[in-house]
Amino acid sequence: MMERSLVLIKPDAVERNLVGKIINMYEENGLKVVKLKMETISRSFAAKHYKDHIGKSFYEPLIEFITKGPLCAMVLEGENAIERIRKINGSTDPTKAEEGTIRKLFGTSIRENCVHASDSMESAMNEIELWFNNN
Ligand code: 3AN
Repeated sequence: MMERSLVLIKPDAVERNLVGKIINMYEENGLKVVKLKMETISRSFAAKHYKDHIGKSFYEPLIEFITKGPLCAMVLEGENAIERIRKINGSTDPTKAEEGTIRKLFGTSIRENCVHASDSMESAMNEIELWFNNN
């Protein structure tokens, strides 16, 4: 099925000049960039994006991290995009991620793992609405 997913290149990856390399990995895999922007998000916006993690032990440092500098937000489109993108990203913990995945190649910790991608059709719909509803 043709799908869209919300992808973030997080502040750690932007800071390390990895934007081009990461987008290239999605494009090489046949995914289409259909929306794209750079932004440093506020704590209140980050809280909306990570609402499912409120109360968890890693929540506060996660909010600190995701708001610390510019990130790159995009919508990618393709057949079966949600699952394909999560495969390209790799496991949340870079030490457990498969060879060749973005997190294996570039991730430095379970928090600073370079990328985010929607994990279901429903979260994709909600996240695209949250990040791009003005456009
Ligand atoms: P994913 O992005 O792989 O779907 P989630 O949704 O479970 O992972 O977690 C959202 C983000 O929270 C992760 N990308 C990571 O930055 C951070 N995170 C998740 N689990 C931990 C943890 N145990 N310790 C620190 N940060 C975490």
